Amino acid sequence: MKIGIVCYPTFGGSGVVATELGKALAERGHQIHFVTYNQPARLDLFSENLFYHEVAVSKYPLFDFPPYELALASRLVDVVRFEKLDILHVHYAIPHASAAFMAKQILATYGINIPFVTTLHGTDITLVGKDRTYSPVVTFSINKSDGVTAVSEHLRKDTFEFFDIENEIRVIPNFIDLNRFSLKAKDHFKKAIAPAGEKILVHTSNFRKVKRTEDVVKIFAQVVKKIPSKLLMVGDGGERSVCEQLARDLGIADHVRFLGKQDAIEEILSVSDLFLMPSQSESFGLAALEAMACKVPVISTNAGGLPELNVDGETGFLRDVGDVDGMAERAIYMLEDDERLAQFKENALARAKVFDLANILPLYENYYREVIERS
Ligand code: GMT
Repeated sequence: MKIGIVCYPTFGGSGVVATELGKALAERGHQIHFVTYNQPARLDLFSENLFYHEVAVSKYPLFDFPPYELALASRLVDVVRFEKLDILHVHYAIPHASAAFMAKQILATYGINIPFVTTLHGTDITLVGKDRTYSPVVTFSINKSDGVTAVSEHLRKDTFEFFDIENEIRVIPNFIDLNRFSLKAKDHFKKAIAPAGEKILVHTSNFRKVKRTEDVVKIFAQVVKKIPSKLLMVGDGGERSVCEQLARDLGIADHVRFLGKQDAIEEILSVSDLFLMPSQSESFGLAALEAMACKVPVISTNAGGLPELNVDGETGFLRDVGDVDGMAERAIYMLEDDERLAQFKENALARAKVFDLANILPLYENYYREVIERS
């Protein structure tokens, strides 16, 4: 198939899923055309089946807000016509689904019928989408999509609850490439971070408020009192400086390392013993899946789709949002007994295998075929 993929080209979860999906589809022989405003962060390889079409937004003094959605729709019209695409797959509803709908309408005037699939990722529904500023357009464009997928059952349920949806929504969970995300021998790195054999806790995110990164620091402050340990904070965003200050205020700054944005995240996960994800809301929790694939168990909240990934008492533990004491207590329970921790690590990997790319990719391929056939 010739597939157009629209996404945010950043390190955010939806962009990562879209890019990894495109790369995997290209490897399976499909021709993949990314249409976005920058080269996607994870589009780091060359393949004869991968193409990148940049959306250039022209500036004009009148435009306080340059109309990206129009530029994207126009670029989609251009790419679909000249590359003769079979289907478009847009990730994150805003503004990608409405831009795809506009492109579809324009292409119809050229006698071209292009179906489009919208994948809902989370905040496009749970935070931004249900805001009245956008909700009529989000509702309309979900209903006008030729296919709609959500990354968890919980997100599917939320979408029906928050919007007036007449369309079917198929759940296709996120996936992991176990060739990339697996335990790597990084003993020298482990020694550098934890020279006295301390346990290593890790958090990776975009440091937005929804991630409750302050809770990560607060949980660790309790853990380090009982277990010799270090905390690695990976990623960057608005809350990073707040967390740095909090670590100083709590007197634990010497045990916390802020590593900023990192490409080789699997190497950091490979030296880690426990992943912390105390999010306010999380439609799936891709970062937790990446950790589990590297044999790192997870302490998370039970928000959103997290219970569909992290199994309480098996791959880690889940507690209510804001239950810092509960999460710290469970973290200590796991870290204080090496045999117990080893079992949790095995279970985390076994669970991650359920979401192996090889299992999930055919679900998307079959869905594309189904949508093309009925459109
Ligand atoms: O919150 C993020 O990390 C970014 C956001 C995005 O859309 O880029 O992530 C959402 O999509 C990811 C991939 O499907 C999910 O794993 C995350 O759970 C989801 N984030 C939220 O729901 C807060």
